[in-house]
Amino acid sequence: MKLEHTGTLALGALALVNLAATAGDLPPMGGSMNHIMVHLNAANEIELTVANPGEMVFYEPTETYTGAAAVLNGTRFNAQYGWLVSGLWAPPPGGFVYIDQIDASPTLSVYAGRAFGPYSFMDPILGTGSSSSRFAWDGVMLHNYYAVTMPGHYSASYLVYIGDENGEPIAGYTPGEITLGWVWDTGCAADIAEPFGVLDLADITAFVTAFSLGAPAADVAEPFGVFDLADISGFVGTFQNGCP
Ligand SMILES: [Cu+2]
Repeated sequence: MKLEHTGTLALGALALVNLAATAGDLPPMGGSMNHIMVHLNAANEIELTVANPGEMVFYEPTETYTGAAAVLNGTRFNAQYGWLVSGLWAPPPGGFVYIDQIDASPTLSVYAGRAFGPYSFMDPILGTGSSSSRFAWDGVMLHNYYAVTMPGHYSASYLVYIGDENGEPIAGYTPGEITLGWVWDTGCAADIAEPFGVLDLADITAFVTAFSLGAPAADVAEPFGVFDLADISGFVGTFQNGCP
């Protein structure tokens, strides 16, 4: 009897742990939904429109995530962009809708917003880790999580096309292309590492790392998108002058 009692207590404790984990398993989107409407028109062209074309602001979490969502710990993230079908259409028999990440800021990570295809919730996708740059979309609203560890302006570009089961484009269909943007602005180009509000060695170390990766945090001076002496001078100058 005593053993049974202990067993019940242990189960009860486990259930409590699971309940607690569930709350921390569902990170917020970081703002209201911003849908990328995907439409196939009568001329078999993919048309893409995003409701709010501005940059989404990365969410600063105040909580710790558990389970699959633990990949977001130590990052700022955003899941406002959601792929959504617009109008009544379907790919041809044997065809699939592919979303292919053709360009993205280095150090921008993407995680699956729900289970779909071969992916589970929070699996790395779209080139993150060793994942494929593309996936076959099931057509159900999909808000993936974009995560970064350093400030800056980030972007990712997508080609959406109709392809066969191997991902080969099907002739007669014109793909669509769209660029999405996100920002983490500290208000000071030299303040790129914790603790924020203080310029210290951590910012210099982060700049060197970001510069070597070609990451947005080091892209502090024009021409943007290029990592050159102007970025180094810009960082050093801002660092010496101090932040407002
Ligand atoms: Cu949505």
